[in-house]
This record gives sequence, C-alpha cells and structure tokens, in this order.
Amino acid sequence: VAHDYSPLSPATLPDRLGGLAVLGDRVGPADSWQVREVGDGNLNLVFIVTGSAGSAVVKQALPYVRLVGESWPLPLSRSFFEYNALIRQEARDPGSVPSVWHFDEVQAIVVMEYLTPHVILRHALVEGRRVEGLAERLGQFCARTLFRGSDLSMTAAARKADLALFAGNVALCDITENLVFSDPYFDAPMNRHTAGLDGIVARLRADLSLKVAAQHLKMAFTSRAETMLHGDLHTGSIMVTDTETKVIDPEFATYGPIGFDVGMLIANFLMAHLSQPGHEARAGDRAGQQDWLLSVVEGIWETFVAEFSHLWRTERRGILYQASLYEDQGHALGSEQALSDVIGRIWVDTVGFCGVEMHRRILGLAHNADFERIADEGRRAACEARALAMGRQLMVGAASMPGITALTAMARRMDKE
Ligand code: SR1
Ligand code: MG
Repeated sequence: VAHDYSPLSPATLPDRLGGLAVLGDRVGPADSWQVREVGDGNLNLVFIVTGSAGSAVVKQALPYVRLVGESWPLPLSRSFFEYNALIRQEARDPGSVPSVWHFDEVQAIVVMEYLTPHVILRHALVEGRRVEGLAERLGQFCARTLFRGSDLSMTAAARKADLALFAGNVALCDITENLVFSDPYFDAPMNRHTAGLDGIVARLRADLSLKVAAQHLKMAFTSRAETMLHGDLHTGSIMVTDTETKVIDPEFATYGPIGFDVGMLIANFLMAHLSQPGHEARAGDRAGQQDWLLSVVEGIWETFVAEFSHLWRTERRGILYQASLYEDQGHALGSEQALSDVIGRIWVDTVGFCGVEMHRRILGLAHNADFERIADEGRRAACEARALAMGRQLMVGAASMPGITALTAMARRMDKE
C-alpha cells in the first residue's frame, strides 16, 4: 500500500517501520526499539534506532530546510540523490561510507548502518582531537570516487545516464550556486557575519576581481560536469573514531569539477587551523594541533595525487586520454604528460574552490562550529579575518599557487598576522 509522505517522530517510528525486514534482522523486534532524533545538520531528520539485536540510522528528508523552517521548501528528492550517491561511493571506494540497508523514495528515508562510536569530525577537531590515517583515507576517497565517476573510467553510456540522473538534483545545486558562489559577495538577505568584520566585508564586496573569480568558479561548478561529486564534502560530512574515517551525507551529489570536492574539503581543514587561536582552552597544545591540521591538508592532496595517478595508470578505461592515442609517441610518455596536465588543472580548481568555501562559511548563511564556538566575538573576528584574507588570495591567485606546501605555508603566515 503506498502512503503519502509523512515525517517520522521517535514515537511513530516503531509503528511505521516495525515491519521492515531489514530492521527486524539488524535491530530486533520493534517492541525492543529505543529511538532518538539526533539530527544537528541543516536539512534533515536523523534517528538512531537501538534494539535487542543492534542499531541503525534512519535518515529522513523534510520538505523544507530544517535550519530555516517551512518558509524555505526543499524537495524530498534529495533523499533519492543521497541514496544513489551512497551506493556509487560504496562501489567506487568500498568501506568509505555507511552501508545502506533500505531506501523508501516516497517517505524520503534511507536506512543505514549506525556508525558508533564515531563522532562528526568537525566536533572532534574543535575539541583538539586527531585521527590516525585521516588524510590518507580522505585523499583516497576523493581520488577513487572522483576518478571512477568520470569519463576517465566509466563507459560513455553509464556516465551519461548518471549525468542525467544527478542533473535532477536541481534544488540542492541551487543552494550551492547561491550560498557558496554568490551570496557572500553582496548583501544577500540570509547572510550574517561577526560584528567587527564590517570593514573587511565591505572591502571584499567592493572587490571586482574577487567577484569575477567567484563567478568563474560558479561557471565551472554549473557547467564542467567532470564527475559525480559528493557535493558537500566538509568536516561535518565526515565521521571518525581515533582510527577510522567514514564519509556521510552526499545529498548534494551532482556532476561537477573534480576540484570542487577536494577544495571544499581542504578549506575546512584550513578553517580548523585558522580557528585554533580562538579556542583559549587548548592554548597548550595549539601549535601541535595546527601543525597536524596542515599535515592533513598536505596529506589529502598528496594522497589524492598518488591514488589518482595510480588509477590513471591502471584503470583508465573511459573515453578520455585513451592509451591508443599515444602509441606512436611512446605510450607511457604521452599518458604521463596528460596526467600531469590534468592534475595541474584539478589543482587550480581545488585552490579556487577552497577559497570560496572559506568565504561562504564566514559571510553567508551556513557558518561552521570551528569559528562559531569561539565565544569571544573579538577573537572570533580576528580568526575569521585571516581566513577571509586567505580565501581571497586563493580565489584570485589560484592559477599561480605553486603547490600544496606553498598553500600550507600561506596558512602558517596568515595565522601569524
Ligand atoms: C540551507 S543548507 C546550508 C548548507 O548546509 C549544507 O550542509 C550545505 O553545506 C549547505 O550549503
Ligand atoms: Mg549535510
């Protein structure tokens, strides 16, 4: 029997989902379930269901943006895109995402593995925690999902079918297009920023080179459908223990430039780094934590390049840069030259997207805990001002950023200003 969509609550969930075989098997009979709603993201309901046999997460989309309320409607179809992205990420990088156990398109529900004792990486970073193997895991995730979702790897028919499928994620792309690339650069209604930044914000909004750079990046995002992106790869979309890393929440998945995910990810580690001086409680270990955060930035990029290069050399079966093109001139040489060029292009995109993500988390609607948890507004503004300055340099100077160690050196310099 098909039912109309209706949001779950802890009280109704056992009745509504008690008949699902997979939950019976994984969690136990519904009369043993305890249900908590734990969603602290901007968009959805998230329930943890615990029973006599185990536990599960039930994630349900709401027909509006949770952060703002019913005045901002948002299609339930984001759940469909999240489900489709999760199963592709699992296939392209096994073990990188929670296992999906059930999907209900009408109710916009994804039932999946409850990751425990994992916590959201952003919270762990704000608390000064470190995670073993973090950079390597995230660099591999980016390389594997971004390479294997592209014309470098997929058959043309499969890639075009996926391009068409994810092109439907219009509403979530619209959020990114506005909130990331445009709103920060004018006095948009939902923007907010820390008191004390008014002068800097006014200068940024009068900066024509910066606005042009932001629109170049927006054009790349909207038109360069290179691969299936996670689409929202920040440290709030990653769950960790001390030794394990999983990526969650790909509801913003769409086809776009490879550098978008990598740049957004790196930006969030740079913001973690630049926010550290605001968190007085950990002054003792601050330098060590900041060094570690920048080593993660370097490790993500270096692992991404190493893994992407490995896949290029061993799995390049798509319609791009086919090996047969280079046979006359020495196969390996031509392929390596093309690889080096492609990585160079991804790098420039990565740097630019990194800069724009740093700006929107300080100037736009969706801020992050790294800065927001700095209670003292003066200290927060000082940290944010450094991130804004760095973001501008990255966006306007992306093409001349020599490499990842130059980028981390810039973060070190900024932190001392
Ligand atoms: C209205 S949604 C705001 C932000 O939250 C999501 O996590 C995305 O980052 C989006 O830009
Ligand atoms: Mg999210």
